Amino acid sequence: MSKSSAKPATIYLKDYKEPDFLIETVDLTVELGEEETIVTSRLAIKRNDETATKLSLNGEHLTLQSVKMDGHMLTPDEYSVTDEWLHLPVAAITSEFSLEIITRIKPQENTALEGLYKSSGNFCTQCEAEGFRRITYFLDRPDVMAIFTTTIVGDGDRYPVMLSNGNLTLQETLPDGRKRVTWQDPHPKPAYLFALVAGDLAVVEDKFTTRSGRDVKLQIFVEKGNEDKCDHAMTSLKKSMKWDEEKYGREYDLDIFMIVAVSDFNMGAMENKGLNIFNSKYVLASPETATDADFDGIESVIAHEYFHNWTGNRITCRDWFQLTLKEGLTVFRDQQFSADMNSAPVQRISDVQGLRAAQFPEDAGPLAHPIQPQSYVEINNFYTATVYEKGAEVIRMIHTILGEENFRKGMDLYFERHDGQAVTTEEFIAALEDGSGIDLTQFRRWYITPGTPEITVNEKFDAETGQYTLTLAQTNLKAGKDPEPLHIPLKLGLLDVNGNAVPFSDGPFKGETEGVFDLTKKRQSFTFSGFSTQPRASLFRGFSAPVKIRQESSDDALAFFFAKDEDLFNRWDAGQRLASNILLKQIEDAGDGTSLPSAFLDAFAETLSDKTLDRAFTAAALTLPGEQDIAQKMPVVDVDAIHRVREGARRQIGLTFEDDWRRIYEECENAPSPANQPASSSRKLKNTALSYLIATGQEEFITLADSQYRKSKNMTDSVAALAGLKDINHPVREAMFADYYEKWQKDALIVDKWFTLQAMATRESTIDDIKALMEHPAFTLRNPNRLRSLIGAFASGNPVYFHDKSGDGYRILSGVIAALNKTNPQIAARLVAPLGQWRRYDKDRQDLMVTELEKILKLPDLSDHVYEMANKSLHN
Ligand code: B3K
Ligand code: ZN
Repeated sequence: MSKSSAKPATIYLKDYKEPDFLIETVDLTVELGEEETIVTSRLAIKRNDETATKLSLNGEHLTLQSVKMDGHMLTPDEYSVTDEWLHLPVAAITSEFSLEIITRIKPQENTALEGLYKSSGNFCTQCEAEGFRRITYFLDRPDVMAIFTTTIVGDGDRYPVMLSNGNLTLQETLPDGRKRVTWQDPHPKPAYLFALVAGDLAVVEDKFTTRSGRDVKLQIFVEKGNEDKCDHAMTSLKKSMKWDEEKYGREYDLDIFMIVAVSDFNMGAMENKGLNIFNSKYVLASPETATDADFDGIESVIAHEYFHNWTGNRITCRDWFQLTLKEGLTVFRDQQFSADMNSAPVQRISDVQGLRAAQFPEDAGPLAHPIQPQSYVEINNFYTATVYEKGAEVIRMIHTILGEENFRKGMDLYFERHDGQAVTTEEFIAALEDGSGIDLTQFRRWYITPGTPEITVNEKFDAETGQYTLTLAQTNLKAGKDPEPLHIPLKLGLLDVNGNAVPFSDGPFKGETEGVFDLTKKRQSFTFSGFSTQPRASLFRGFSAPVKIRQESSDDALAFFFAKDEDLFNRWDAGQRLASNILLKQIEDAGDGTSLPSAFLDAFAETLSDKTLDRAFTAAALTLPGEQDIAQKMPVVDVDAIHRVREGARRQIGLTFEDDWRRIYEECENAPSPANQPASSSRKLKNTALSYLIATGQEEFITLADSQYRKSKNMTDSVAALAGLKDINHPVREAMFADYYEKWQKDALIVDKWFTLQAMATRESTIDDIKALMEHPAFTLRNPNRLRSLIGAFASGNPVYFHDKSGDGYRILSGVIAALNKTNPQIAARLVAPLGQWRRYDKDRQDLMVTELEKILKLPDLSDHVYEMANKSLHN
């Protein structure tokens, strides 16, 4: 919350200064109560700057009861307290001293879900980035790493399970009947990795034996009744532990690893040392209750949080400007893991889809920032797609430039050199450089450059000499005037007219059919010789750099790559580019999407009948680019035209290939997936077929969806049936949605899907439906999952109605932001971004969006979180 009406302060990386004091040990006692919770903190403090005469501890929303320094009780005139700080004078000669601070808090009133709060009657914590200061006064910054001992005292009947980081060392019943437990964490850690949980929870247990032979107890705590939904999470955890040993040589370091699932959580999950706390969405699953996509999400988030144990916890960030040090690297690691567990090309396609959907618009808009921001008002606003997903692409580029072996050498050195430290991205890169022997001087620019680079491609072929020259030029509109060029890895393969790979006849990759070239200049040419006809270049294979390619490609050329490129990512991408080009052309010509050129239809047919492909890949290749993908390619976004032509094209594709879709539907329904493919691949393709069949508009396929829904024993098929019908007005649709709610109303995660499907519907009644859903007894602003399921899904996933020309969509969003501004500012701020895209729309919509942003900026008691996002959205 802003502490006064003054503009909130901006924090700059350049102002970083080492802490004046360090905290060596923390001994916390947390007495849980229904009215209030009392926190006693005993700190062993050591001077770090010999000139400092004042110790300032962070603290917010705390009631201070008492402070003792070296056993001496301080009187109020011996310290000063503000809304954000506790200041204590420290004599210049004092090098070490102890503090005992007693504070009172009210977790049951904490709706921001930061610090200690209650979820479904259980106590839990979220301390990253700056939540610990809402529990007690502390040096709440990641470069202060301390050894924690935590004692929890409370009603053992209400809260039989009491957990914190590390190992359980004591458990007893006090004379007054209360329960007391003590946990000791031997690993020094910053306060943001502290966790505490107390509640009446069920536990599912397993174990993992590390490669050095140590047994680790694995426990997943869930609300009672959910024990049977933990198998997938547990399996994913064991796979992650094994993978990190094999891939990076990293073993787990405590005797116990705990995961707790809670239903009220601002983010996906949190990597607290030895005690991960998860949004239940990323733990609970059974085929009846969770979709295949949910299963994938669980596998990757469990892995992500587990991998943080090394990349984040043992080696942490010096300050929050280094956030990508742990997040970019850990996303890269979880992407590698998912690629190893599943189909690598399908995984890569999904990673890039995510990047393009969320990060590219961010990087092109008013909230653009480098993966290492240089300033912030509220750090929680920087847990962004840029820091995470582009951050992961940056690590991936290092991996591509160094190669697998050298990358591992660099990572080994990083772990060896910095274990137990709080470090900077610069120290990370230096370790990678030293370990691999490869210079990354120019590459470092990626860390401080915002914006997506655009690469213009020109080709020249000299039939006489047989020389083929590829010229690439890089520009970046967001990187300032005349920016220095970035070091961009170009993974390249050349194909002959038949689509066969042609080996390089000279240069560093002589004899090979694929190579990684270093693009380091603003404009750079690569010449290849030995061709009798002009080759075709498959550029940036596997999406080897997070760039946009600007290349005049004919439909025929794109259709060629769509049908023939052996790099499956590029094959998919060519199909997407081809489809986008066609749809954009139709928009230009005011078409309806139905006249699709034969180059497209032929290539589509080829993929449709190629039985050698993974069914999940086929499904991705046969899905048209999303409306938001197409929008990114228009100078002024026309949501209605995009929707019209895309739906027209889907109908046309449905009709043209109706027999194929029927065949595919049958095959996928009745024949099991080929041995090397999971059953989910078949469901994916089957449901793609269903969606095209429904798009034909024929009644028979509404019946097919209905029967799929009725027969379905798994959530994937049920949701696909609902999704297939969500946009139409039909009694079957109404009956299906009513039945689904009736059946699943007790399961919050499933009800979330029900809200989301309706939030993304495109029917004339959509806006009214959303308003009615906001009044639905099951809707609440208090639960972040529920809020995202309706409002988040609407604002980010329903371009046609969010941008309805009445402005109602914008008003719904700004109303919710206003309602959440005080209760949960972190979530409120996250909702601002869709309005920040206003410059991309026509004048009328711009005005409407700007009006809402202005309204938000005038809210009474505007939180710093929302202020920063709305202010930048309006003025940057
Ligand atoms: N590190 C946490 C995110 C914390 C968010 C704070 N607002 C989850 C993760 O990235 O693993
Ligand atoms: Zn993370």
